Amino acid sequence: MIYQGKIIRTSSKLYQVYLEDGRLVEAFAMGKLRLGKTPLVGDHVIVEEMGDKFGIQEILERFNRLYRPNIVNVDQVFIVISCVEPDFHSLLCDKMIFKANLANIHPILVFTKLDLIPKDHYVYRFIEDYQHSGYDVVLVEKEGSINDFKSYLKKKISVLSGNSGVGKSTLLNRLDSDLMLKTQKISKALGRGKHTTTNTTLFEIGEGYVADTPGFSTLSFENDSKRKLSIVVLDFKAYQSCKFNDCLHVSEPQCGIKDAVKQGLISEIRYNNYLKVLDEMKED
Ligand SMILES: Nc1nc2c(ncn2[C@@H]2O[C@H](COP(=O)(O)OP(=O)(O)O)[C@@H](O)[C@H]2O)c(=O)[nH]1
Ligand SMILES: [Mg+2]
Ligand SMILES: [Zn+2]
Repeated sequence: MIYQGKIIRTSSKLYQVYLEDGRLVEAFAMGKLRLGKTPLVGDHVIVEEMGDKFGIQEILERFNRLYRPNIVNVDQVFIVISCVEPDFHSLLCDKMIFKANLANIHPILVFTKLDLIPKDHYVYRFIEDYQHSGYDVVLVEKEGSINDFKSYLKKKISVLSGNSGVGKSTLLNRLDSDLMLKTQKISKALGRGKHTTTNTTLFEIGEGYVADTPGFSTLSFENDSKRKLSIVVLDFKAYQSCKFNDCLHVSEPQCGIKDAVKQGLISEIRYNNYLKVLDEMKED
């Protein structure tokens, strides 16, 4: 029998695959596949059932890839930002957004600890700016509902990004109080072979899959291209009417992006952060 499935964990030579019929099986990579690509967490695969064994025959096309964590076909990244403790930082937040844009992963902004700030706190100005710019924004406070967050998770592969202390673990544990247990169970199961190397694991949470490692290993833009960033920034998408094809929207004449910023159609905050990031990048 042939099935389609999704790899949710890899350990040396074995792959845990969720089959379309709901079974979770361990599969090995079949000979002809080994010569080509290595299966990764998130891969959609064709699996053949042979007696009590399962072999991965084929890897279907990937639509994006993260490195460290090694994971593919990521639907979305939750960029988790706290209003305080640690304080909100506009450039840091936009850097995570730009990283998501460059990786072709849809960003969702999750602001936490709203219960700790007054209603006139400056963070609200930034939250409104993101909402106004068309971003998906989720607001979280200690006692409030997290149904909003939950609904975004459904049927998707997600990663969570954000500084330590912003509330990532808290968020996941509120959704699934057994999560700690699951994590321990998997580490235990992994202990059986001496040479197993742990990679990324996808956990089934709130009807979706969430990677157990932070989404971006670095916020350095050293190895990214200015040209690519100038095209992928979400806020710029609707205004790419620049005179020059390779316009970086800095000091070029007849730039659609700069015009849109002047007219208040593109957030000045985002544009200024974009310029700062460009400055950090090497020449293309
Ligand atoms: N008041 C308040 N505290 C929060 C909220 N979210 C997280 N915390 C606290 O922030 C601290 C760090 O949270 P944690 O989930 O460990 O952050 P992580 O490093 O991103 O995983 C913990 O003491 C949490 O109880 C929130 O929405 N409101
Ligand atoms: Mg944590
Ligand atoms: Zn331009």
